[in-house]
Amino acid sequence: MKILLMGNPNVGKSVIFNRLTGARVIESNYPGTTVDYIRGWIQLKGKSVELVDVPGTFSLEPKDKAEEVAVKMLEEEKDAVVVCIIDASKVERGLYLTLEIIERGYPVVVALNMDDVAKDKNIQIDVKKLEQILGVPVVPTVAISGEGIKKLVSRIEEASPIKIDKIIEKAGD
Ligand SMILES: Nc1nc2c(ncn2[C@@H]2O[C@H](COP(=O)(O)OP(=O)(O)OP(=O)(O)O)[C@@H](O)[C@H]2O)c(=O)[nH]1
Ligand SMILES: [Mg+2]
Repeated sequence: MKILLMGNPNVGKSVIFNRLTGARVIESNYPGTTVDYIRGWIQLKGKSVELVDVPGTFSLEPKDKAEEVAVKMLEEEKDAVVVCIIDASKVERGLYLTLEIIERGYPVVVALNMDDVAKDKNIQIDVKKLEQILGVPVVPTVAISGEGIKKLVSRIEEASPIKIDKIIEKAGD
């Protein structure tokens, strides 16, 4: 059981991954492909839980090999909690994938990353309203400065309490 970091290409997944994980990471190719992905560990309630930086995808209907791998990784982890990263300056585009993942029944936490870019562009997002509509936690973040990352971790701990507790319980210390 894992936590998957998912989102469209270029939304800041890897910067968030680096902020959430320690130095110990493993890079591998997805079996039978040249598509690589990185795994690391995040500290949740004092336990170390595996976090995966999944290749970027626009939807769960894959258009290329990397997207195919992203969808397979999701489907192989039925018990995963998914952190969906959305570019706050391109919310509609990111919401498509997020909604597909929520529809499949995964517990989701949304990081509205690039909040600084959205602010520069005068894009205002009603976070509370978005949370109500999606029914999942939504946390604005600026991955490059670290803003919102602590909050994001605390909301991950809240995501579907039963599932996240099971993940933490099974995680090695
Ligand atoms: N201004 C700003 N730039 C950011 C933020 N987060 C990430 N970036 C930048 O956006 C670019 C993409 O970040 P990545 O973390 O590589 O994005 P990614 O989602 O992993 O991209 P792929 O793995 O190619 O799909 C990099 O140049 C980051 O430095 C943010 O919150 N604000
Ligand atoms: Mg990346």
